[in-house]
Amino acid sequence: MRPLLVIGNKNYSSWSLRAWLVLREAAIEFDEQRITLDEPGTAEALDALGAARRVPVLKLGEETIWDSLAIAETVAERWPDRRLWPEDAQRRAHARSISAEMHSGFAALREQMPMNCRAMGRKVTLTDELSQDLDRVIAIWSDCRHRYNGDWLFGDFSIADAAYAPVALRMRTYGINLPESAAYYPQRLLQSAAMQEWLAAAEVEIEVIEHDEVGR
Ligand SMILES: N[C@@H](CCC(=O)N[C@@H](CS)C(=O)NCC(=O)O)C(=O)O
Repeated sequence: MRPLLVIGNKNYSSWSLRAWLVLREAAIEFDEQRITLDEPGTAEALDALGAARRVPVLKLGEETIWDSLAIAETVAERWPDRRLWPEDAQRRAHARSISAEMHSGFAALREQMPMNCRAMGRKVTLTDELSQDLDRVIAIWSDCRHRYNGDWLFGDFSIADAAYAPVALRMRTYGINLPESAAYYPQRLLQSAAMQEWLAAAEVEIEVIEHDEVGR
């Protein structure tokens, strides 16, 4: 059965990007359905998914899986040969820790630097909360580079990379200067064919969500 991934606008929906990237990097063939967010029909379309009124949602036959982390875990479990978590148990625990940290934290980063793939040259005020979030991301990326010396956070692509992909895009949009120890990461991510595909699709979307147009 061919999976169906329901996502939001590619330009703005960071949670959608996470689930989509997991499937793409795992080379799983899937269909895509896009629900445009923040429009008159959005609530009804999200309701019709029969889940948490949020995207992404993954449909596997009769099954509905929602929330990007649950989707990533389910894909990892159903396609074990794709090795979406590191094989080494300690590395895997570390990857899970930073993925969960991203999933439940970084409120200032989310609020003050919304993902806006096609926007460039935006500037935001670095509040204390935002600076703390950015410092923490830099520490995580630097630590992974130091410990595993790979281009992806844990050597090969893992779910942790999907968790941090939208953050790397935010660094680009808002022109955040990164130390060399962390700058490798957005560079690597942007080189991936999957990310190029996502960005090209975001570029041609016509919807504008004013709330997410920050820093002009
Ligand atoms: N924790 C959820 C968050 C999902 C979420 O907040 N998705 C946003 C889009 S990025 C959404 O569907 N918002 C509903 C709306 O804008 O009406 C996940 O990881 O999937």
